[in-house]
Amino acid sequence: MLTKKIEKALNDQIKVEAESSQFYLAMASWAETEGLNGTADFLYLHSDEERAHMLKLVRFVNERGGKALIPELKQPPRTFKSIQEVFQNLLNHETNVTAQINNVVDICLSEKDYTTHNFMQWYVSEQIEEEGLARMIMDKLSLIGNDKGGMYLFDRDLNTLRTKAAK
Ligand code: OFO
Repeated sequence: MLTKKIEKALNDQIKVEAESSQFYLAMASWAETEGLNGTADFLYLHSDEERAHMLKLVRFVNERGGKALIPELKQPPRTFKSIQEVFQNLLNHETNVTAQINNVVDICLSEKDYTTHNFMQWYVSEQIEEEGLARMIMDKLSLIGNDKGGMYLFDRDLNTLRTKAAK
């Protein structure tokens, strides 16, 4: 059984994951309209993954005797200045998500809820991977600078970076 405090922390995290999914969906759609199809594919997939993170939490809360709350979401940005801005936003967002996850983990320890603590470890590892991937992408983008040919290859090969980061 979840304590009220843990239930609230997990419901807050459901919202964070849902907002991540929505944010990346907005980025994906923008990239698609800019002709950045590889980037769009990458971000659509990332948006789906965030939805899966949300769903995993929803199921866990309900299974543990709590009530998962499906949140209202704020409007994500409709447009972005550049691909650099998109991925800088993504990196900043992931860094914030890591802080939120750490906060949930702290609450689990203070409430002595070792089951939820154990469940949250999956998210802790996932954040290491996601932040690492976002940093690797930012490094590539700064190498490319304004080189159009480099940008073409970046867009084409973006999905292979995900596979590399997962290794
Ligand atoms: Fe859910 O991992 Fe990103 O935010």
